[in-house]
Amino acid sequence: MIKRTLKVNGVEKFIICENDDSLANVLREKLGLTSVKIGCGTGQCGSCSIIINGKLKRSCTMKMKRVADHTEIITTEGIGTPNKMHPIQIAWMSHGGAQCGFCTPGFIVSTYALILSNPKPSRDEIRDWFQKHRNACRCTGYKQLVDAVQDAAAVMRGDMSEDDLLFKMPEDKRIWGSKYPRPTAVAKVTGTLDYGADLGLKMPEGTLKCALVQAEVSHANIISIDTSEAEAMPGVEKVVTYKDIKGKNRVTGLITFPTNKGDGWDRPILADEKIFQYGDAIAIVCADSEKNAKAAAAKVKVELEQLPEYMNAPAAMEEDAIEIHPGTPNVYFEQKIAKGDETAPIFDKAEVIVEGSYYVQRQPHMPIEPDVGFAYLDDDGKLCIHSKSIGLHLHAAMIAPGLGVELENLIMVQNYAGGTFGYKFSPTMEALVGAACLATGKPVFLGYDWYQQQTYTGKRSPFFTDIRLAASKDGKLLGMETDWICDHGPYSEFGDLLTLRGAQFIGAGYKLPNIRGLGKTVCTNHAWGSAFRGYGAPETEFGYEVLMDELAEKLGIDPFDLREQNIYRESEGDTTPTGCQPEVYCLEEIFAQARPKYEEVKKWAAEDAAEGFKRGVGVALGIYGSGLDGPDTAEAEIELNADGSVTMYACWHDHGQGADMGVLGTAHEALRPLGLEPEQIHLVLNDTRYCLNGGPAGGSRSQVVVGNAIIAACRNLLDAMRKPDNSYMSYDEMTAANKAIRHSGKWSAPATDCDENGQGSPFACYMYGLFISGVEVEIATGKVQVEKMRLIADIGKINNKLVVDGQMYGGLAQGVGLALTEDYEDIKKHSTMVGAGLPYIKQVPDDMELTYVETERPNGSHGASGVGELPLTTPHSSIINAIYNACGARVTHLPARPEKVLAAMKG
Ligand code: MCN
Ligand code: FES
Ligand code: FES
Repeated sequence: MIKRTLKVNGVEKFIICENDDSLANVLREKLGLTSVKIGCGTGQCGSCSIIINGKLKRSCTMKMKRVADHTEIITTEGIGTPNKMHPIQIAWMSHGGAQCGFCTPGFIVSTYALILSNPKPSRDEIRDWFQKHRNACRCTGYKQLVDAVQDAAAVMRGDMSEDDLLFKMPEDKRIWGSKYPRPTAVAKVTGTLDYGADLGLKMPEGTLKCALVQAEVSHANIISIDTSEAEAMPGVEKVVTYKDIKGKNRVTGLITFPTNKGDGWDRPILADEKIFQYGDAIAIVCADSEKNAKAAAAKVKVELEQLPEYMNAPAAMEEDAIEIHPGTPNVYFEQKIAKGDETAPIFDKAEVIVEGSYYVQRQPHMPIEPDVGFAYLDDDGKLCIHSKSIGLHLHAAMIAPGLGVELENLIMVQNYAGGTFGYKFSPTMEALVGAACLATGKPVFLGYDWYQQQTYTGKRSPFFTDIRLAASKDGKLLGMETDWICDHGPYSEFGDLLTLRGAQFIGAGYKLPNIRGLGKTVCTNHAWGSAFRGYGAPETEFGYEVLMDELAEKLGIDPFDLREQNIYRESEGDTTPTGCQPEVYCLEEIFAQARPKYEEVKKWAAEDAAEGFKRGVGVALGIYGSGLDGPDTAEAEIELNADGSVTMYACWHDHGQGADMGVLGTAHEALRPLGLEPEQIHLVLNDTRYCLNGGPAGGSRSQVVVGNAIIAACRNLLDAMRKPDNSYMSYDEMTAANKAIRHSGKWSAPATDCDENGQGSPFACYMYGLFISGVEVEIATGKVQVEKMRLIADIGKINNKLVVDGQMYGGLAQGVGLALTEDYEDIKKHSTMVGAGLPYIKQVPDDMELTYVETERPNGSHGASGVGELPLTTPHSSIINAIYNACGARVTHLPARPEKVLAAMKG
């Protein structure tokens, strides 16, 4: 034990702690300064940044024994508060710098230190600073953060007024389409928003801390689990194993298609008979402290019989491979595509044929906040689970039978999430905390460290794709043949749906009258496949967008022109690969607006690069649906309050994208006849106790599907309030007239599921974008730097400009990572942010430009389609095409790490 006196945010504090406690934990747990976030916990992300004696430091790796007495510390709480914000915090809000907001306090402190030392930093100096201090953000793409720093510095120098940064309500009082800051922005920039780990510190006394016993092999039979030594360790309440679970001990994959050869009951909550992948949870130790829980977890003895590990689809498809789930073949689902005529005769006669094989890797989501959750029994005996779930009702249905709990006795709540990018479309720890709570009867808390986040949450499923294109000499596409294999890891949930995306999106955007192909879903022992932003789009659209370039080269046509020549056109009644007409024909306008951008980047690429470097330009078309397949449905409710304000109740789950703003902007627009201020619309979100089923926040569906349900609820309330003279009743008038003050709204997409040939009209709205990238390749090393990105997008009408810009920049940055560095293949090497290739600021171009074509969507909410996944459809393809344009290296298997580019260049 040591005692320290620290001066924290100007106030002296005495602290008694252990030598080895980290400063970050002491600030959080003993002083309640939870603006200090712990992301990586190993000095790689900067979310724990604080100022120590005037210097910027990361506090997660700093042990208390190294912190001298009378050290002066500044955290975000000491920079500004919600009632008195600092210009840096205001600038962060006005530029939409906080999406999930988990990295934000670290950036705010970092910026404060930067401006103290350099009152007028250039963009390059700002980028150098964040790079040097390892401030990582997974959401924003960084550009707006640099804008915010510059504005904040200007205000601090007196060159700009704080007022210039504040949102001004337009004269028509409309916030739809504006840059109104999201409702959670103030709390995010001041570090006062509580995420799961922060709430964990506020749980009632007696809350048990959990630690997992996890598999360290990828495939094995379990012979025995011995918990006796662990049970006897200090502070241990219980070691929970599968024997304590009252239900089926399975998370159901809610199998989507009857043709799936599995039954969906393949993921154990706690391993019973087999280990299916590295990290599988075998037992949960519940103890009085995390330290004791972890110490006891190390004492659980598991005897295993090692089985062959099939770490990719080709290995699991070998003839002698054993069934990973005995009784279900490793290739457990197939999806055909058959559009138009048979393709064999077309290829026999075609003037030009190009073909290629492509691989998109097991991309890790890498949110800065690791997975976290807790559970308790409420006063009615209901099991309440709080987590980062972005599909509360869906997850309740997936885990209830496994836990042995009736659905009506299960309440699910979403905590504010520090980014998920789709990994939380799958329940990760919900069933684990549920099982621990039921087994002990006590509140329980489980927080993963970043290693567990990386090694034991789902990943993007790798796709192996073969494509052939037939064309005429003048560049007209005639047909496509394609086969794709989806390596979905050991658990089947949503693997069939993901495989269907191959039928829906390989070739999307182009007039392709005749298509034949087959997709397969394969069970392997590598990380289980969970949704990842784009869910199938970056996987399936990568190959054909690269192949289009190969075709262009073969034909001697500019790649931009070849694409433009073949896009969907209304005049020709062109259809999507699933044989339906797109909801709007906007690609001609996108290409018209993109041409000058392309010419500009092409001109830049033609200019001389520095000695030893070559420049190139690449384009790619990206398309994705907004919605789940078929008649995707959502419900929401609204209530009129006594003071004339309203409360919206909705499950529009928030990854960090801006669900709060989505609900507010959509409802404010729908309620315009009432003339409400935005502050008069209160939000109760993402709690199954209060909110109807809005569906999961996947498939960029919420703005369209939940948005339309919100509009329907608002309309129903307005209809009830409307008087014959078209004015509206007050709350008192409504209650006096015995009229309902709470109204629900429901909306279902007018769409149909695809049939066995992959034909149908699965989405009511799509998102469209053309990506243009400019790269520089270092010839000696093969290292690629993306210098310029342009995205010309049509996502329908825009709800909130700050949110949408943020979605785009952030998605583009993830596209850079997908193209060049990110992977989760080597379980050890890729278990850290740096090891797995997370892009820091200098890897992402500062020169990114967005252009919007706002074609109103007939089935959109106020004309809006979705946006979230569009920017991660094909940015990587445009980068890969730009690399080829620069140096002739054609990379077909991602990521294009330097050695691969070098080899391709030599090849
Ligand atoms: N929006 C808008 N105007 C439009 C369309 C959307 O202003 N025309 C806004 C919406 O109000 C919402 C946001 O843009 O705040 C995204 O809307 P939408 O595309 O409908 O997607 P969802 O709200 O359903 O969000 C999910 C989507 C997905 S599937 C993933 S994965 C994802 C993403 O959004 N993960 C994210 N964006 C992310 N952003 C952050 N910061 N973190 C993640 O984990
Ligand atoms: Fe400290 Fe990541 S650097 S939490
Ligand atoms: Fe930076 Fe989410 S806002 S990590």
